[in-house]
Amino acid sequence: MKTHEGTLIASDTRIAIVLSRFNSLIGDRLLEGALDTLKRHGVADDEISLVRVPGAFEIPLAASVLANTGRYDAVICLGAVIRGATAHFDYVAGPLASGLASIAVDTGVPILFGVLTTDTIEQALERAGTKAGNKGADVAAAAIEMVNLLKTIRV
Ligand code: INI
Repeated sequence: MKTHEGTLIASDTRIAIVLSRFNSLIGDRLLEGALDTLKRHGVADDEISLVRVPGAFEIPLAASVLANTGRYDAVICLGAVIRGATAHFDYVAGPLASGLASIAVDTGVPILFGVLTTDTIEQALERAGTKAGNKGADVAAAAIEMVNLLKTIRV
């Protein structure tokens, strides 16, 4: 049996990050976590492009355009959709998750879902660099793993 797994060592890995400005207190912490992890795993600063969008609803369009350029090995999507703060929650979170999954499958480019969907701002803060880790850091490592995995299974 041959098992394929992606390493966490980046080499010549070009990453686009799409960051929602909405709930930027959380988003900025997720971005810090993602950048720190990318750099510590070998992604150079000039291999990272940051694209800011107004809210999570706009993330799929930007991710789709970026994935279709062919210039990026992975697109990391970051933001926070908080249920308690809005009646919009289901309209924003649902299309976001399905939209991102479709872009990945349609383009063959890993799209990382680093958008927190929580009931409260406290839960989001816990996942943005306090007691429950940093989702931005987690998805950055997952991006590198997926880029390397695809190299090994695309032959
Ligand atoms: N966008 C978010 O990223 N998070 C939210 O919690 C949120 N809420 O609460 O509504 C939100 N709304 C804005 C939305 O993403 C769009 O930017 C807006 O509707 C314009 O299309």
